[in-house]
Amino acid sequence: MSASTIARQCTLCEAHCGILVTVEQYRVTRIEGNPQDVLSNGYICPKATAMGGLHHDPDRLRTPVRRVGASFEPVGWEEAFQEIGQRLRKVRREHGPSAIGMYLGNPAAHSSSVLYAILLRAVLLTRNFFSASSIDQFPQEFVAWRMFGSNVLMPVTDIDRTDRLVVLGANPAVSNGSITTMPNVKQRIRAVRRRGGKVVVIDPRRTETARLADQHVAVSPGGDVYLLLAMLHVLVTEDLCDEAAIRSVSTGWDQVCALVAEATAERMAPLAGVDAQTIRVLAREHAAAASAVLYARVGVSQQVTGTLTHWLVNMINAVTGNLDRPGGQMFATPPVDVARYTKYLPVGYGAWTDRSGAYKSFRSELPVVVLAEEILAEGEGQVRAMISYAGNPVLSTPQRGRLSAALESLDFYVAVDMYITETTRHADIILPPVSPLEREDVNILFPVFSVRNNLRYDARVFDPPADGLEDWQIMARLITEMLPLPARRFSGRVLNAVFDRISPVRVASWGVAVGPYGVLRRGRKGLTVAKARAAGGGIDLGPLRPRLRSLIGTKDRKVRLAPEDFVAAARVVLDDARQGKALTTPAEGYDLKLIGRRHLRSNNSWLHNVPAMVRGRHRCTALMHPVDAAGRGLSDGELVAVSSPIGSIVVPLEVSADIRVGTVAIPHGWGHGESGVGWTVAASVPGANVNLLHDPALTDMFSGAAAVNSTWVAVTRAPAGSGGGTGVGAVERE
Ligand SMILES: Nc1nc2c(c(=O)[nH]1)N[C@H]1C(S)=C(S)[C@@H](COP(=O)(O)OP(=O)(O)OC[C@H]3O[C@@H](n4cnc5c(=O)[nH]c(N)nc54)[C@H](O)[C@@H]3O)O[C@H]1N2
Ligand SMILES: Nc1nc2c(c(=O)[nH]1)N[C@H]1C(S)=C(S)[C@@H](COP(=O)(O)OP(=O)(O)OC[C@H]3O[C@@H](n4cnc5c(=O)[nH]c(N)nc54)[C@H](O)[C@@H]3O)O[C@H]1N2
Ligand code: SF4
Ligand SMILES: [Mo]
Repeated sequence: MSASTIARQCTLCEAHCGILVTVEQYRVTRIEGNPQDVLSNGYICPKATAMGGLHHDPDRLRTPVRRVGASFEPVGWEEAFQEIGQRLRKVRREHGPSAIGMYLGNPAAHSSSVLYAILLRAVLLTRNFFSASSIDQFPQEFVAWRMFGSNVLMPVTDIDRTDRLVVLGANPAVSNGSITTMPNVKQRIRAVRRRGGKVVVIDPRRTETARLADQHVAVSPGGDVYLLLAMLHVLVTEDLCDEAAIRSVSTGWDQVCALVAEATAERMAPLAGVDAQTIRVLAREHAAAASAVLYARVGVSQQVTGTLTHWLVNMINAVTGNLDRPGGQMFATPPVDVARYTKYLPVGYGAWTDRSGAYKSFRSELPVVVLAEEILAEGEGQVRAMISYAGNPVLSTPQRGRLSAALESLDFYVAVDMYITETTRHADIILPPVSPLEREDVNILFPVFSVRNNLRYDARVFDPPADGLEDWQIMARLITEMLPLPARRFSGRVLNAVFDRISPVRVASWGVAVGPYGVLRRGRKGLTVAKARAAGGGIDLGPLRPRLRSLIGTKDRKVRLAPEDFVAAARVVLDDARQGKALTTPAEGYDLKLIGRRHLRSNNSWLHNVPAMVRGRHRCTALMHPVDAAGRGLSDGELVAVSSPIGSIVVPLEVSADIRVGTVAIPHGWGHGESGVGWTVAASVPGANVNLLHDPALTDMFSGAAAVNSTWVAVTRAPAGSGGGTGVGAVERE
């Protein structure tokens, strides 16, 4: 058989770079960037080749499996669905709809199957819905909802046109951008500087992104809220904002001015860990630039002040005139104009709470930090069955190490995943979708957050196996099983036949047809999925255009600069600071701040089974400044115990001046050493689970998102013989 090359996308991270996949004899022999792709223009990162590695991975499940004792055995799809239906319906009948919990993981958002998962969630009518969003962008959505009237209106950083890019709490040179889809960020950052602009990175670590910047400001972890309040103070007191312009498009300016009246750069400097003059210059330069944008992501979301910080980020962009204008924060005009209609959907904040009453629902879900507790705590409303889809919360969320036991205690657990992971190993049945290379798709979510408007089509590389199901088909079958159908066997069959006709690509085609570029508006010249498909690299629909007025969901169509509870909370933060009270107080003996970090060849918890992704130096290390290491008598490469008040892990120490004194950084997504996990390569380099250190009770004060970057730890030499689990091992298999 001769070689063939197919254009599609790498769906591993939000960049969704265009790739060319060459196949010979049913094997992927080459993956390279697609130069015709309208968004990534030929760029790929080293992870792209993992698309082939995943497809051919012998550990990837090809058929549904059922747990028998400590192991799993293959089971047919029909049998599996019937058992799942019966057992889930039984739980619902006996304990009510909320006794079935559901967890949606990150990769769910990387295919249109997520639409069907949302439908399943609606059919379940459960209050116990959780997702990775509550350890990720919840604060940003919360802010978007309060400032712009819709949680979907998280602004996009117009990196390609800005004169000044200030990055805080993000490392896009590694992550390739998130909630701002911008493949090949490095090139885009270099371009800012090439056209005479300035790039600043505010981060406790001198990151890969910081190396590309003109300036690196090593803020103290969690210090951003003070830094931004002080920047606002400078903007107000030095009269650097166009007040009339602000008042014409927003409300709350007076409250903002009152709030920051006392937040001088001198007062805030020690709290931010940044000197006053630097803060003043940051403010002045942001105001003076022809266009400027603050871009913030998970580093500041995963803080107790996640919402407050993202609010101040949007605020500073807005009051310096950089909201909804080229080079600032903008909103895309995607081919399926999701944001236009979401303002009519309720976000359901506080519609219900977790059983302790501590956390309000937001976006009709509960924060994931209560997941283990909602399963384990007995009584009315207890979760007794779970559906997980594309998630690994045992590794990716803080649960005091109790989630494994919690999942094990369930009456029934069904996982939709292609691996037996630290999480899914507790399932009664695992339903694996076909590999990403076996599905076609038109992603309608990421164009909402892309730096250029576009429509791209994702082609199948391989035909799926005859009995293979895609995630959306699995979701559809689960929906059918959970609907209260009068004559289940008959109506179930009819429904399945109906669902078979509404594939994601079809839904996208309809969405595009009625969208801003579609045939309904533009006639024959209109955009269609077929045209995007024929184009090979998708269709570029131009740069972002100002449009907030048509999208905004506030009643008066003005931006709410000063939601009352945000202002009140910020005032408490400032009052506390005046009294010398920090945001989080360390328990006795915990003297270092722990933050996260990502690696270019890693993707949360699930690429560690592809040999090419874990080759080389072990990466699950604690990064520490030489001063801190010397102070503890520790040296590079030795094993250290990192402990918080709730847990302890052992990892190798990596000493580097790239991290701020008083801070350590450990990546998440490791800890593959548990027994029964089906990841043989990952198990040979297990690393340790950093989420065992994070206290689930530490959350963003508004959205309930896990505040993992607000953790205090102690680091000591590891007791002799405690290396198990660090997995500084070698990778044998190719
Ligand atoms: N301490 C700490 N914890 C963190 C973070 C941090 O910075 N620090 N980051 C957080 C963030 S931002 C996120 S998004 C979460 C991620 O948290 P999760 O989404 O819970 O975890 P992932 O590691 O992404 O696991 C994805 C799972 O989906 C499976 N999978 C992959 N593709 C598919 C598919 O197409 N279909 C199906 N059905 N399954 C698939 C994989 O096999 C894997 O088991 O982690 C969070 N956890
Ligand atoms: N290679 C790779 N790419 C990925 C992923 C991956 O795991 N690997 N995950 C994907 C996912 S799910 C997501 S959500 C995105 C996330 O994308 P990013 O938001 O870019 O995530 P990180 O790389 O974790 O960057 C967070 C940065 O915040 C810094 N930080 C920590 N605490 C603070 C603080 O208090 N203040 C400030 N100013 N900075 C702080 C950290 O040092 C770190 O550099 O990446 C996506 N892309
Ligand atoms: S940046 Fe890398 S992992 Fe992300 S989509 Fe592009 S090639 Fe894939
Ligand atoms: Mo994420």
